[in-house]
Amino acid sequence: MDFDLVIRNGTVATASDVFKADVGVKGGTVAALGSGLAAGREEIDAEGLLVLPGGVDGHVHFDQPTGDESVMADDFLSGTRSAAFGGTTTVLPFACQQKGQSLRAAVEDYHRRAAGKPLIDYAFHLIVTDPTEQVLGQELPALIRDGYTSFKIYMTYDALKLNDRQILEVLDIARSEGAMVMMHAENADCIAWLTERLERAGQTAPFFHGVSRPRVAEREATHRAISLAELVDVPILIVHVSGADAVEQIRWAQGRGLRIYAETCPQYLFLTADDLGGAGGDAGFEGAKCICSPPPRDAANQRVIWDGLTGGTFQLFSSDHAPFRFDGPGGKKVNGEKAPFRCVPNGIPGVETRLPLLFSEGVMKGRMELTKFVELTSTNPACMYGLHPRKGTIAVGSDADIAIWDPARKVTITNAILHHEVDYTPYEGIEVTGWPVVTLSRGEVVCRDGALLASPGRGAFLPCGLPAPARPKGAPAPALPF
Ligand code: DUC
Ligand code: ZN
Ligand code: ZN
Ligand code: ZN
Repeated sequence: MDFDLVIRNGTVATASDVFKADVGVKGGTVAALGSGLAAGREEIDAEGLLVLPGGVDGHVHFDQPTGDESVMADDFLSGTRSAAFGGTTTVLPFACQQKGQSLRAAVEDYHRRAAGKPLIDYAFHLIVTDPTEQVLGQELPALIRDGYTSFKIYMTYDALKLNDRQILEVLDIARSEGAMVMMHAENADCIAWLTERLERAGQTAPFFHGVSRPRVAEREATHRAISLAELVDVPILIVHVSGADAVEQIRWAQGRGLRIYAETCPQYLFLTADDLGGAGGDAGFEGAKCICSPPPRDAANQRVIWDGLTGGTFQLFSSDHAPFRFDGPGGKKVNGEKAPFRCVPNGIPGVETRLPLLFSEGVMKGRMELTKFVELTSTNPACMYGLHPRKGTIAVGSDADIAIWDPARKVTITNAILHHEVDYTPYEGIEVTGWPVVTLSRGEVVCRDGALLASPGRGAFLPCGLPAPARPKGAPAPALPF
C-alpha cells in the first residue's frame, strides 16, 4: 500500500484506547494503523506527540443574525479557522429560524452565509422557533430526512422560546423522525420577573445578569424538559448545563433509565460569578465579557461539573462559541458602556480554547483519562449528531481528521495568539500545558506550527445520519445486520 501521508511514531488515542502506531492516510481517510507502514508521499514525525481524532465542536454560533443591533464577529471562515487552530476539525453551527420564516428558507440562508468560507467540515443544527403546522407537518420532517438531524429549542428568550404545548409537538416529530433535540433549559418567566425587579432597584451592572438567571430557574426548566421528554418518550440533550441543581435533575432522570443527555462548556469550569464583576456589582462593565446564559456559577458548582464530566453525567463538552466583540462593532457595548445587562449581547467566544483548557486542566492535571477527553470532545459529539464513525475517531475508513498535540508545550492564553475575530478572550492569562501543533482535515494539513495552510471553502457540508442516541426507549430494537 502506498500512502498519501504517514504520521509516524506518535501515540494514538481514541475514546477506548491509547497505543503507539503509525497512521497511514489515503484518499482523505485513514487507510492503515500499525507499525512499520510503507512510505507516504508526505510524512509527519509525531515522536513524543499525541495523535488524536480532531475535535468535534457540537455547539458553535457563526454569522448568526441576532435580530437586534448586535453582530457576531466570526463568520464561517474566521470561525472555522479559530476552530482548526484549536484542534477541532468538525463544527456544528446553528441555522436559526426567525419567527414567521420558513425553516427551509433559514437553512438556505445559512448555506449562503457559509458558501466559499469553511476551512473544515461542518453540519447544521436547526433552531426551531416557530413550529407552525407547515413546519411540523412538512418542513421539519423533510429537513431531518435531508440530513439536518438535530435541532435546538429554547425555553427562554422572547424571540426564540416555545411554550410547553409547542415543545410537546416538536418532541413528537423528533420521536417519529429520529432526530436529536437540544434544549436550552431556563425558566423565562422567572428571569423576566427577576430582571424587572433588578432594573427597578437600579441593579443593572453585568454582575446582575447572573442574579437574574439563578440556578433554580435552570433547575425548574431542566426538570420540566425532562418531564415533557418522558411524556413523549423521546431522548433529549440538555445543553450548556451550568451547575449542581441541573446536574441533580439530569442524574435523577438518568437513574430512572430515561435517555437524557447533557452538555457542558468551558465557561462552567473556568469562570465564576466573580468574572461578571464581583459580588458588589459595581466593578464596571468589564464583566460583560463573561455574560452568557446560563451564567457562570461558583467554585463549588465548578467541582460538580468536573465530577459530571469524569463520572458520566455529561456526554458532551462543547464551546458554545458565541462571538461578540467587547469594544468592536455590534459587540458587548453596542448599547453603550453603561447598558443594563438585559441589553448586552449574550454569549462568549471559546471555539479555539475549548480543547487546550480541558486537556490541560483535565488530562495533564490527572483529573481525566485521555480516552475520556477524546470521548467528550470528539467521539460522543460525532455519535450524538449522526456523524460517527466518519468523524470522531481514528479508525480504518474514518476521515483523516486528526489533531497532533504536543502534550508538553506550555502556552499562556492571550487574545493575541487566537484566530477568531473577537477582540478578547475570557481566558486571558491562563497558562495551559499541551497544545495542538498540526490539524489535518481529510488528510490535508489545515494548520501547522501556527501557519494556516488550507484555502477557504475546502470544508465540506456534512448531511448527518439519524443519531443512534436519539432512538426512543420504547422503540423496538433495530434488526441485527446478520
Ligand atoms: N444560548 C446559547 O446556546 N448560546 C448563546 C446564548 C444562549 O442563550
Ligand atoms: Zn442556549
Ligand atoms: Zn449556544
Ligand atoms: Zn457511534
